[in-house]
Amino acid sequence: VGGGVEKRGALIVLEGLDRSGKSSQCRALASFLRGRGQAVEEWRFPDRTTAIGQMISSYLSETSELDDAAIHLLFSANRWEKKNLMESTLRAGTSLVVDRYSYSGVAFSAAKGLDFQWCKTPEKGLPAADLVLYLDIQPEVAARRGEYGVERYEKVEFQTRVASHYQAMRDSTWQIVDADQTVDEVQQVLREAAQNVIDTCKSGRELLRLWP
Ligand code: NYM
Ligand code: MG
Repeated sequence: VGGGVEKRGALIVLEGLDRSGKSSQCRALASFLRGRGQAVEEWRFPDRTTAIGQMISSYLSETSELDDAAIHLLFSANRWEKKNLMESTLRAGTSLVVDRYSYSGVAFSAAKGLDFQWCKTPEKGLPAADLVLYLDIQPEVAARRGEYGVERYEKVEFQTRVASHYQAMRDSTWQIVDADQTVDEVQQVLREAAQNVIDTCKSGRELLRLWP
């Protein structure tokens, strides 16, 4: 390992359409890794526990209305308010398994018609994920899963546009995982990929920033 390349925890992000299985998979993945003795925290965005997060939550449950650009910037601010803690946690050697990140921010806002590049701008400078696990599912298949349609955005037509914007952000850190398999099959793929990137970061890998 060369000088200056830090040994640290890995930033692992799960992304995908609503009802693609991210939350259950995140929980299972984090507890598996902890069971293996890894230092791992499970995070999610939006983080609804902060003041900004509560504004986002009431917007999502359709109890409040906000301009598309304003809510976009609130989602981004909700990540910025956690940036220092995210970085110090990674540098202390703890890996983060994160349910949604900047990619959701861009994909969902661009699906409303906001300019794709404009949507990326406020994310610039946040820590870049070491691994993005994209749970790939057809919007029609996701729609048949429980509780779909409860929150804003949970409509097949909208989710189809979200998927196309996600596609435009794929890079070498992304791994596409077929989410139309059993929970255990999906989990198996995630475990292997996560363990690999944790090992890489543990032996030293520079923490990059969005957008690499
Ligand atoms: N969402 C999530 C956004 O529109 N922008 C963002 O930056 C993030 C992180 O919020 N439909 C959307 C995607 C989801 C919704 O997320 C709530 P979840 O994972 O269901 O709590
Ligand atoms: Mg949801």
